[in-house]
Amino acid sequence: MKKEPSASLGVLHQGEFWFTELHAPGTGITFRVKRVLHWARTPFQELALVETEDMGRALFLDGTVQFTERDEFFYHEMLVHVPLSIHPRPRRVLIVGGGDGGCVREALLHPGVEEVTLVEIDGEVVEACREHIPSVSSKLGDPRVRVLIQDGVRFMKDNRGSFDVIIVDSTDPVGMASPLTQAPFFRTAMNALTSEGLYVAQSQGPVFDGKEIGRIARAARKVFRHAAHFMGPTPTYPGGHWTYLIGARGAKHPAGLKPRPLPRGTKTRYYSPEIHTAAFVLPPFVRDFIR
Ligand code: AG3
Repeated sequence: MKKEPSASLGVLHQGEFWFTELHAPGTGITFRVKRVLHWARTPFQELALVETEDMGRALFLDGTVQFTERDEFFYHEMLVHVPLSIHPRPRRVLIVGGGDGGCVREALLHPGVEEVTLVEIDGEVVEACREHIPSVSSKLGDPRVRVLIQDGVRFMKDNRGSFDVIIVDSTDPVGMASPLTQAPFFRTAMNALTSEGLYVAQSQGPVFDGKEIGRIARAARKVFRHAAHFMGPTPTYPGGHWTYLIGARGAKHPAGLKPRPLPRGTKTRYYSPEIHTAAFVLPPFVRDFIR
């Protein structure tokens, strides 16, 4: 199991506030915070939405970066466009977590998507992001979107065989998010998928959490018919590189499939069909972790 989150640090220096997320006991990433837009201890976590000097607005949960406006596109585009571009006909999409709305925004770019259900446990994340970060949350009000504030596990158990794609956009697997990377959760998710359904989830960075990626891969292989990892950069997450787990309920292995291009004129900033294919090529040290 991953250890409890390392402490995060705040420092006042010559009248400026600097905030650090520690990635390891002696290494971290630091932001100059110009303004705190929303701070709360919710029933689930400590929530901080801040304005940074260089990275735009940023969401921190329990002291860990969830996204910054400047680099969120790497993560949200990869997490969403990879599964939605290879599912043969994604109509109903479920997003578990991701109350900021970044995944919802990307999912709606796929013309066949009829309904996106966002199930977020912490309603305050949704409210704070809707108020302060419209660049990420703006599509939460779209008529195709349903936002439910409840426990994702409960919801999936009540909705078997219902979703073409399930996207788990969770925090690091510590505390309340820890079960989300284990076999029983994968089984619940698989049962909520349609027969050709795809499951995708963020699965941590290989620089600091390689062992964790290995554990997640082994749990997923016990449950899904096929499971694979793909990778992409995430400048403000620990180590700067990130992995994503994809699991398939159906017979087709997701790693070999050719992505369907997004409609002409759709603008993505990191994702492209070429990036999609390349993302499944894992460097040797990452392959070693998931073997
Ligand atoms: N959720 C995954 C964040 C993981 C980052 N980990 C860290 N900073 N230690 C992101 C939510 C964005 N919708």
